[in-house]
Amino acid sequence: MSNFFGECREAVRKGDREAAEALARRALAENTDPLDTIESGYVPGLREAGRLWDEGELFLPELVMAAEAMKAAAAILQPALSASGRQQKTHGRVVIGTIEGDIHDIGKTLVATILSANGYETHDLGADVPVQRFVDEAESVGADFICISALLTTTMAGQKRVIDLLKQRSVRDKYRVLVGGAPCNEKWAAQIGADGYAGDAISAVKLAASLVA
Ligand code: B1M
Repeated sequence: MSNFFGECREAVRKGDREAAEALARRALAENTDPLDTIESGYVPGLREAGRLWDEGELFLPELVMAAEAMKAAAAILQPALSASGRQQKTHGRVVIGTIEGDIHDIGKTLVATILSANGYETHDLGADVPVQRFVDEAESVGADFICISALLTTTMAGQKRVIDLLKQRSVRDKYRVLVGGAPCNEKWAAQIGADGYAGDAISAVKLAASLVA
């Protein structure tokens, strides 16, 4: 299995979309767990590409190709991922998006898919979402949770602005606000008055469940 995940990792690291897609189809054919394939195969490949880019060994277009390969493979696995959870009952309504100024959407989409697969009605607003839209959408769909992703140190302050706007409109107590993304942590969540931080998709489901309980 580790060899299969190694191939997934390499395909994404090299930005080889065709190979990444072929491996995703193989995972489906061989009943390999779709979340394991993403988390243990493709994600480490993308992180490796990010590290190489950071060290000046890859150019930005090559990093974009790695991200595109990862997204294409994840799209093939998405139906299996959605079917992998227990969908008997809705545990709550979630509005999720990546904060304004930030176009990183791969992790956010994974979190949205896993929440949805685990019985949360998920409204995915996409990436580069204005602060006000999180609040308007939460009000409009009657959300229980607002999940805000931020991957840049320059955009994470937007998560606080969502909370500030909720307070300004006197609706803060209606929602559980959860934050996530590479630069965030529990300390940051506490500092900005969020209800919690999740480091990955499974932790987001566990956190949401603990808050529902
Ligand atoms: Co960008 N990028 N990037 N990038 N990129 C990072 C984030 C960076 C850390 C790379 C680096 O320097 N090593 C760095 C940020 C540095 C910083 O702020 N301190 C960076 C930078 C600088 C930039 C640009 C500014 C580069 C430039 O143009 N000069 C630019 C910014 C553009 C913008 O947003 N305005 C940029 C662009 C890009 C690409 C377009 C090339 C591409 C994004 C493609 C896309 O998403 N459609 C990209 C990528 C791929 C990365 C890295 C390599 C990988 C991100 C990723 O998708 N990881 C990243 C390096 C890294 O993270 N190590 C990097 C896989 C994904 C599954 O994990 O997103 O962490 P992640 O999501 C996880 C958890 O964080 C958590 O669960 C997910 C699943 O496990 N989670 C949540 C995420 N959101 C959550 C929300 C929740 C809960 C959990 O709600 C409750």
